[in-house]
Amino acid sequence: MYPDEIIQKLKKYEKVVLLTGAGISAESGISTFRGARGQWEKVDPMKLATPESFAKDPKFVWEWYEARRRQLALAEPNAGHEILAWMEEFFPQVTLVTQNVDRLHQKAGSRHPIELHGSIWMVRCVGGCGEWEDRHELVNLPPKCPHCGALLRPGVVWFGEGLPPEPWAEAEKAARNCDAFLIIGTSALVYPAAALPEGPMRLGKLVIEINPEETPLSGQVTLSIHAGAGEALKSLREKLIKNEVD
Ligand code: BV8
Ligand code: ZN
Repeated sequence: MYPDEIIQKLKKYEKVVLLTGAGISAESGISTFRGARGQWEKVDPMKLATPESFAKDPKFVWEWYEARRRQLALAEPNAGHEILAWMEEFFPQVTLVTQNVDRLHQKAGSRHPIELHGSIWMVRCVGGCGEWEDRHELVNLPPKCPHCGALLRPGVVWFGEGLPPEPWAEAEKAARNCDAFLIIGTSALVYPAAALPEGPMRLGKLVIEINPEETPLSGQVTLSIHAGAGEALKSLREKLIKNEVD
């Protein structure tokens, strides 16, 4: 799966960036957006995950989010999440950037995942009282702010909304300075997150993609591994540790 010379190089690197998408949570039973059981097939997320649809029908949008929250409440991190957390012990500096809103990376022990698209566990007052984590089952939808009575919205980034400036700047900085960039479980269709690997690829850094399917990045990366994250990351960890012993 991994040519030896790539392992030899990777082992010596200090700064590794990991970019994950919905595919890293697939093996935790969370349907991806565009996959076979993609949530986006049932509803059109391009329509639902937007400020316009929330303004038009906040209850319906919240029914979709609360259904996903309930599915996530039962989900556990999988081997892929765990091995990405382990990498923070193996490499001197790991920056995990995720497009996911499920916080399974935190549950697996990743110390500081950069959440480009926010989190489904965060709720935000549209009246400006701020945002906070609320993992309870939200029964009266759409939920109202306990402080001012205004609507609460999911603390995620919708289509047409800008990414949170600090996380985005942190992710860009890490991508600019990395020695290696791993892309795991993303269809690389959603921007600007999908543009993150462009810098490292242009600079000729080691860029590895792990995805059972082809993506627009597959032809441009150093190594494209067509396998699921669990299997591919288990094999990568074995190779990294094995050489450690030799
Ligand atoms: C913005 C949160 C401007 C909500 C999400 C060019 C430049 C800038 C913007 C655009 C642009 N072109 C188009 C745009 C607009 C838009 C966009 O990118 N549209 C695309 C679809 C064409 N972008 C935006 O609107 C962004 N905002 O740029 O605004 C702006 C700037 C300043 C000021 C104001 C405005 C905002 C984008 C964020 C949208 N929010 N999520 C929610 O979750 O409900 S995006 C959503 O898609 C999720 O976050 C998800 O993470 C993300 C990407 O999807 P993936 O993670 O890749 O998941 P997917 O299902 O697609 O793929 C899964 C992959 O896993 C597959 O490849 C599959 O093969 C693989 N897989 C399956 N099983 C496994 C596996 N891999 C490994 N192992 C397995 N077992
Ligand atoms: Zn409020």
